[in-house]
Amino acid sequence: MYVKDIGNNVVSQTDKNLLLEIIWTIISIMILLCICKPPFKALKYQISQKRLPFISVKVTAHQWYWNYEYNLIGNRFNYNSNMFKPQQRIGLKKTNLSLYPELLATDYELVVPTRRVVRILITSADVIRGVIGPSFWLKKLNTIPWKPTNAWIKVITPDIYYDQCLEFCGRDHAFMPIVVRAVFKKDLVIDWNWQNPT
Ligand SMILES: [Cu+2]
Repeated sequence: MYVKDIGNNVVSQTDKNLLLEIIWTIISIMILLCICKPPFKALKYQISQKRLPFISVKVTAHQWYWNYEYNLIGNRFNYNSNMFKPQQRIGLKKTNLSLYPELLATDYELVVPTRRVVRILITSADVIRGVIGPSFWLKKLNTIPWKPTNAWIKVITPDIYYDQCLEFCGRDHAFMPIVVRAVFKKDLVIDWNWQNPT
């Protein structure tokens, strides 16, 4: 809003107007709070896990594949997860391209139960890598050689979830996807037996 001053000068009423300054500072703070709410909610959810995990899995990054180690009562096993080549598709019975996409699908996946807290200890055998799990509200995790980083996930929907290495770790950095297969609890043993080829 403008009023005419003596001598036809246009005087701005928005300049040095204390009330307006206060109003638009408060509006900016409210917009910022609205933007901050979802990530803070996710962060709180991520760090507030107090329940005992159903299982713990140690995830170790190697150049350039992942190793998943399960330590269950009376059953300790681990297996590697490599991105498979097109010619391995039929042998692995993973011919469905939409379910097992090119350059993302691996021969064996990290198998976790749905609706259960799964503790993930993630580390590296050589160099630093980064992993992020947006499907599980997981913030970026760095894999530090020989120093496990603790995180947890709780997957609700049975599905196959794809993710990739986030830190450049060498020649085949682009070819070491991390794949999580979430299955119903009753199917776990069947899937583990199938995943563990030895
Ligand atoms: Cu990498």
